[in-house]
Amino acid sequence: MASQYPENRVLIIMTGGTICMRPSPEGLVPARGFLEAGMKPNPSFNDGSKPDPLPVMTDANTEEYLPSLRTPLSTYSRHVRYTSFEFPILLDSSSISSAGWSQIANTIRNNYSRYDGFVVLHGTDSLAYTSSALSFMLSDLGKPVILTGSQASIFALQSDAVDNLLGSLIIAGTFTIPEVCLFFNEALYRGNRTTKVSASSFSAFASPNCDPLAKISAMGAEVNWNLIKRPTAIAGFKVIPDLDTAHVACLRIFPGIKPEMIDGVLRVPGLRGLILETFGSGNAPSGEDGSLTSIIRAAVKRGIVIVNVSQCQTGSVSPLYAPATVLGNAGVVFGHDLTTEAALTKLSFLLALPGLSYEEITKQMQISLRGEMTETAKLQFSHPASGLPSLTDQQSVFTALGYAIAAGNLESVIQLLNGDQFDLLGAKDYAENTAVHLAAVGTNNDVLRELLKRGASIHVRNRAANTPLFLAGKVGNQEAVGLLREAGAHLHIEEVETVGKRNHDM
Ligand code: ASN
Repeated sequence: MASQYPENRVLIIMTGGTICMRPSPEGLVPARGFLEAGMKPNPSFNDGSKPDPLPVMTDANTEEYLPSLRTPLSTYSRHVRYTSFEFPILLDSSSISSAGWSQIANTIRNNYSRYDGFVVLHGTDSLAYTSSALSFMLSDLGKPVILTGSQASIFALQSDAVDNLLGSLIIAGTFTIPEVCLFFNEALYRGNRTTKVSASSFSAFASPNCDPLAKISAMGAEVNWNLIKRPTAIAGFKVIPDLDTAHVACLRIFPGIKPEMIDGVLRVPGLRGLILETFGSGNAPSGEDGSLTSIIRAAVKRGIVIVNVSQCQTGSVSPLYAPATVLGNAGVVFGHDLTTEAALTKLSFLLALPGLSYEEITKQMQISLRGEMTETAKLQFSHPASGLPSLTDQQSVFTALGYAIAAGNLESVIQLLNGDQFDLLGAKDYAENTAVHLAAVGTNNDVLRELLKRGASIHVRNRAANTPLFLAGKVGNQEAVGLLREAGAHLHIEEVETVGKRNHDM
């Protein structure tokens, strides 16, 4: 039965997981026939219109027609028409590997032109890893790929399966969000920002360093379009399969860890990369006599890429404290706010790319490829829309410093200056104001004092040829005038002349 309303097509790719599980003598195991047994009887998934089967490429060369269903009319006055392709072997997601990720990616590629969106059903255990991996493997993606699963089976009486699946299906069939996303418990997250935080709660995932891309409620979906990343290259969608997970390792630092343990891992034959989960903002013990640092430096010399990520959920790995700086100096890459899942899959992805040098891999690990990390430039404010001139890293961080100074936020100023990689004390804004100029007309003279204590110049002039002292006097900030004078500041001769002339004119 045809409908007068439009419909979008969504391919559900079933890989396994609790969502499709049924009891067995060995415990819960994935069961086949999900569409027929789990979705068809439920009126939320089936408007009873008995639509024709849909074509699915079950591999690169084989097209099969599979039974399809259609949802009732959504809030967006459209139906979602869908079918489900079940992988030949359904997994508990704890058993998925790089081969499984390629299988998902290739299925999306083979069916890309046939569907408006994709929903991947997957167990929750490794869902954040798969979401991260796919985000790197699907290059120049232009359609939604939404991964979901559930904490209880769709066949259980009390389950999150229906809500998670219905939410994913409606978003994938309504909004062209060109990202790999994870939908769970009413929120759509960027897949490579997620981590599993509960083994039993329906709120099983968190995205600690990135807000949800969308939230759903009784009113429908509210998409945060400002956050959505779009492919900006003029290039078609392609799949980059086969991540090199076989040659990467992940190690969690703990108090008392023996340097030999780390050396043991770093000497695993064929190892090419290590994700080091460190304390706080990237700190690790240096070992007696710096032995741990030597071990790490030697491994870096052997060409092993070591990435520093935090054991903390929020915040960022940076050279804030000496131990992190020591690691950085030994050649360890700062992983900023990457999750372990994203760091591991990103490194596996980069290691599998043909012809990338060690330098290129370490460089790419520190920039955002798919929105997986907050770039320093984006810590405090957003970039202008693409097409407009963009800022250099120094300009971006300096702008962040400028905002902190304007707000009189001494703590942020200290934090930015401690992690300074961009010569912030020498940097200037568009009007050639230095940090001292900004502080001279700021609201907190302790900020000015801090800058002076760090050796910031008091003599540099801005584009209007003014010194900080001149500006402080102009706004009547007498305390700053005193402080600057105390530090040896004086008006530039041209300022003296101008002031003199103006006085004379008046
Ligand atoms: N063990 C299950 C899996 O990851 C857990 C789940 O899906 N809730 O496949």
